[in-house]
Amino acid sequence: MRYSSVIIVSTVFLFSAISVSAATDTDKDRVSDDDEKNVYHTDCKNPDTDGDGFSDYSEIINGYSPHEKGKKMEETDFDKDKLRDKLERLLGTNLGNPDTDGDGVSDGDEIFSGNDPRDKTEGARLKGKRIQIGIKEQKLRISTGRVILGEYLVSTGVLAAPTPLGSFKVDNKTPRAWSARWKLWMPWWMSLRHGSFGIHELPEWPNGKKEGERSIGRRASHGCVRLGIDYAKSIYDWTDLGTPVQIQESLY
Ligand SMILES: [Ca+2]
Ligand SMILES: [Ca+2]
Ligand SMILES: [Ca+2]
Ligand SMILES: [Ca+2]
Repeated sequence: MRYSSVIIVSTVFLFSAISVSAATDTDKDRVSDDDEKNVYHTDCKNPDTDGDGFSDYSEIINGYSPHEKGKKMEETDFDKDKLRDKLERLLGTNLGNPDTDGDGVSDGDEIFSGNDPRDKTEGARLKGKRIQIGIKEQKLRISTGRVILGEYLVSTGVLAAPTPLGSFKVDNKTPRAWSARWKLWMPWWMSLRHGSFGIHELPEWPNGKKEGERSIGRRASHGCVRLGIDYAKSIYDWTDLGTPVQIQESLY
């Protein structure tokens, strides 16, 4: 997945992990030694780990990275596992260990292929997945529980053939489906309402030419939801049979 094409956003931020109780706090910055070592990977003997003039505590409670000057935790990836620090806190993974469950696959690769980075059981999938599509925004959003993992531009149906609104489930998946009606291939096909429409990569003519490449972010299809080629496969891999899909006028 090319992360430049992905808008990472998140909902609520959890402050509860900071213990200001009687726990040992060597540098007296209100973040316990335990949390500094195990949760935030900051220096428990220096109240201002990155030396930017703001204490670790004030940075953390205001959503800033205690490791990088002037950066928010939604922008930083301390352990370089492609999962940003804020998402690690929301998902309960370790922001200082690129492979929280120790199964040899990084947290970022697990999350964005739909696996659970906290469960090393072979093939354990992420739970509480949800896809939402906003017609107004021309975006598809993937979430687990209340945590938004990413938003991607799509093309939905033109006004004369609009994408149906409502609640659906992915009822079939195939890497490459053929549309007998339109005589073209639909790579990374995820069927909705038993194939009456679906979500797929930009369609492809038998000569290999892609259809509608310049229309991503605008209505262009006959009812399906088209995904850009940079991220269609990863959304396909992330999605399970039965994943709920909500198609709504607006995401907000
Ligand atoms: Ca401390
Ligand atoms: Ca600081
Ligand atoms: Ca990370
Ligand atoms: Ca792992």
